[in-house]
Amino acid sequence: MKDSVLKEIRKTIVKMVHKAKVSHVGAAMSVVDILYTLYFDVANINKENITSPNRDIIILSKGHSSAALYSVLYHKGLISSDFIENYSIDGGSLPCHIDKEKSPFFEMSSGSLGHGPSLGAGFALAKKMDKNSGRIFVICGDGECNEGSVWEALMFASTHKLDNFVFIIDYNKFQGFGATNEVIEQSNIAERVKSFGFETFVIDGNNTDELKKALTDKSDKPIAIIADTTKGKGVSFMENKLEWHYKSPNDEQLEIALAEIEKKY
Ligand SMILES: Cc1ncc(C[n+]2csc(CCOP(=O)(O)OP(=O)(O)O)c2C)c(N)n1
Repeated sequence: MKDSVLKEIRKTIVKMVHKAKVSHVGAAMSVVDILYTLYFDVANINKENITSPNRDIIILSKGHSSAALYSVLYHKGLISSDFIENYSIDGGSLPCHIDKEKSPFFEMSSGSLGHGPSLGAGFALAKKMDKNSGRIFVICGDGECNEGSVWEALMFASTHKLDNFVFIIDYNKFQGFGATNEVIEQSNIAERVKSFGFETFVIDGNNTDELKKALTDKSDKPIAIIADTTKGKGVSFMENKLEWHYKSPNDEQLEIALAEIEKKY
């Protein structure tokens, strides 16, 4: 059941970016397992509780991987197929980056990198002040961690002992124009996050069992998960290939990708 849903989620992403001829398929494929585990297995978010102040909140700060969020929400039954059909096409209803006005399930408009952790830490503090339950999960890219605002938010979260704040790094080791560690060294990111006062886990971020274990852990400190992922995960010619940050599959590549996903998952 899990594998078949993940298969369909990945196929939908590839079809969306092919139809719209847009970028960021590699970023979407690396973060899929994180989003799937959160929405299907961990977070308390559904149609019935969406207006409740006690629900969980998931922020996809790396908003350029919106296709993954839309595909997961669609396969979970939380947004309609209209959102998938109209993804990033002229005259369509969904932009390539996330616009929170389009659905109550989009928690934050994102795409300008570096803002999710600050907003998430603010939400987490507000929940505490209002004595509301629920956790805040914020997903950033490793390149996004080059932004100073990410680290300001982490300092804020540990200062305020935000044990309801979970910071997840989609550590796929690439960004837009190069390998992350060649642009700005991030290989010691787990140590650094830990030194900022976080309970820190390093896991295989494309393994849903490891993700579930880390995402359900409780601590009296804020939690950080360095999710070691593969950019382009699931399609061999996209995996660990920088060019798939920006490229979109042509008709032939779409067929190969769909066949591979069908076989692999
Ligand atoms: C503030 C800001 N600067 C630059 C960009 C352009 N940009 C879009 S995606 C990207 C790379 C992000 O890399 P990473 O955070 O590692 O995410 P990945 O694509 O690898 O998942 C950049 C620089 C942006 N969206 N926002």
